[in-house]
This record gives sequence, C-alpha cells and structure tokens, in this order.
Amino acid sequence: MRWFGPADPVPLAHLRQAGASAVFTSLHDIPYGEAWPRTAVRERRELVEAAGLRWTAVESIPVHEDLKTGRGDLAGLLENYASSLRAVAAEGIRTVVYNFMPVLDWVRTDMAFMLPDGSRSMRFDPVHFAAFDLHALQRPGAEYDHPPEIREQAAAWWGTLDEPARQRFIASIIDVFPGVKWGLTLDDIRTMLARYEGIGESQLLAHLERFLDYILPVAEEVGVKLAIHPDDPPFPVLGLPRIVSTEAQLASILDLADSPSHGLCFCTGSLGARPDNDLPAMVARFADRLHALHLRSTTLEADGSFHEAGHLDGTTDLLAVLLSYQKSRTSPDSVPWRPDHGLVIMDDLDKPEGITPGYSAIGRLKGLAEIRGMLRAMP
Ligand code: CS2
Ligand code: MN
Repeated sequence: MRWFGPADPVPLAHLRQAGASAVFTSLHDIPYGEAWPRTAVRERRELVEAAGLRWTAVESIPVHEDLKTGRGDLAGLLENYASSLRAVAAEGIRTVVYNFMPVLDWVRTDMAFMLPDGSRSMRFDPVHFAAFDLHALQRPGAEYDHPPEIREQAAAWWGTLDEPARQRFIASIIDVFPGVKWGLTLDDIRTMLARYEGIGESQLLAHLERFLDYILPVAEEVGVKLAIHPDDPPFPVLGLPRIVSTEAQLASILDLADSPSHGLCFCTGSLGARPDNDLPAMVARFADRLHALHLRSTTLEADGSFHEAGHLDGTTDLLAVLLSYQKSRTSPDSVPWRPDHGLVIMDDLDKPEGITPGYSAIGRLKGLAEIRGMLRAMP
C-alpha cells in the first residue's frame, strides 16, 4: 500500500490490518531537488518497521522541473539525486519510482464523481479540462488543442459555474501533487509552462536520457532499480510534451539504456486510460523490465472521458494483465506492487477532508483484497 508518511490520515496500522505487508512511501517533506539525508531515510524506515511493515519501494524521489526543462543547476540536481539513491540503498530499499511528467503529476477534472452505487471516484472529462485550459488558465494557443465542439461545450459549462465553484475546480487541477500542498496559483502554472517553450517530445526524451546517463551508473553501483511511472492521463495536456504514454514510447525509453537498473513502473490505471494501449500485450512485452506494478482499473466513456473504477471492474482486465505477466516474466526477482488508488466508499464517504485524493482507506482495502484474492487463486 502507499503511505504518505506520519501526516497520512490512514495510519500504518490500518494498512497492515488491510492486508499489506509493505509500503511504498517517500520523504514528502523534503523539497524536490534536495538530497535525502541517510538519517532521515533511516528514521522513516524504522517507523515503518515498528508497525510490522517493510518499506519496499520509494515512491517517489521526484525529479526536479529543471532536470526536465534542462535549465538551471543541473550538475547539482543530478548529484543530489544520486546521493538520495545512495541513502535509500544504504537503508536497504532497492526500488525507486519516479516520473517525467512536465509541470503536473496526474490530472482529473472531478475529484468527487458519484458512481451509481453512491461510491465516489475521480473523473477526467475533456470538456471540463478544455474549460480549465481556455477559460481559467487562458493559455495562449489553447484553442488549437481542443476541437471546436469541445470548445463550445467548455464555454457553456464554464458559464454555469459561479465564482466559488470555479475556484474549487481550479484548485482541484493545479494543486494535487502526491503528499504535498504547495498552494500553487494559475500564475505559478503559467510560469512553469513557459519554461517548456520550445521543448517537444524529442527534447524531453533527450533530457530524460541525460538524467539516466548520470543516475543509472550510480543506481547499478548501489543495487537500486529505477521504475519510471507513466503519464496520467496518457496523452498531452496543456500543450506539454508527454513521452511515457504508449507502448512505442515505453519501448523508446527502455532503449535509452541497457541497464538492469532501468525499468518501468507499470501503472495499469494510467496506461489503461488509452484505448489503444493493450495492457496484457504490453505487460508481456516488457515483463522483465518491470520494476514496480500499480494495479487499478479505469472505465473509458464513449465521449472520451474516463473515470477510475473498482479494481475488478472497468475497462482494464486486471486478471488478464496478471496472468500475462506471470506467463512472460522470466526474471526470478520479485517486484513490489500495490493497488493504485481506490474508490471512496462506506464510512470514508463522511470524511471528505480526511482523504488524500485517490488514497482512501476502505476503497483501497477492497482493491488490495481483490488483488490478493486473484494472486492466491492464480495457477
Ligand atoms: C501515482 C502517481 O497517485 C498516483 O496516481 O501513481 O502520482 C505516482 O506516484 C507518481 O507519478 C510517481 O512519480
Ligand atoms: Mn500509478
């Protein structure tokens, strides 16, 4: 299970009671780009172990924006990242998840989407996202990125929101980074976007390659496996380049380096939001390069929207993914996995403030139980 540290409203004891034996966690209080001191890693590890769990994967050591844009003190940032890797390795943690998504981590347009049974889910609607881009952010050139009929519907929908509703909607898009609250404003996002001026996919891929060239030798030396997390959603947003969304892109990334430390965090939730991603086939193709698994399902809607589904429901067939993985993997190394997100159900519905978006207690417990059941029953 994922744990957001001592400030997480879901305590370690509850994760253990839910059936978890280990956690994915991070030192969320350390600003992006700074080196992690080994003592801080050790204290966190001891906290996890005192609760009867293991710290099996670091999610994430975030990659600073300057490394993605290629501007700033790159040498210092690379060395800090390397020293964080040394610190976690010295404490016995061998898997590190990261992503290379420009500006934003994952994006949804509705954080409280009601399903027919009263559960709450998170949804992405291209019309609402266009409203954000065109009317809230007012990004120059945004009109070229949304088809005319979407633009029309976006304008109409934006017109139905009063000012407080607009502010709530904006906050739910720009300030949802895992485990931290930065209080970003629209102007901050505009500044961050401007740094990507002139950076297309090939440039971003080159920046990833520069990062890997420096970091992989260190990772190999200390025995850490890096796992890059896919883009969520897996298509370009806000005119930004995306390089971790499709099977072809995953293959290009793996081709950047032939290193046992270089692999993927296969997130079925993120990748499954694209109908052309054939997840059982992808898992078979990359089986020996998967260093972490995030398991979750998504329901694709007819109009291009999608929402997060229960782990056994939705468009993604998780059992087919797991069977394909089992059949194709030849490496004897075990891979850390976790349920990625969960619905908000039952008692959690009454505590909206106490839930980290995506990381409810009971909905994830249900997902974990379903996945453990599948694994136990698999041949
Ligand atoms: C996670 C990502 O909550 C989620 O969807 O899977 O936020 C993930 O932790 C990061 O992108 C990995 O760097
Ligand atoms: Mn994920």
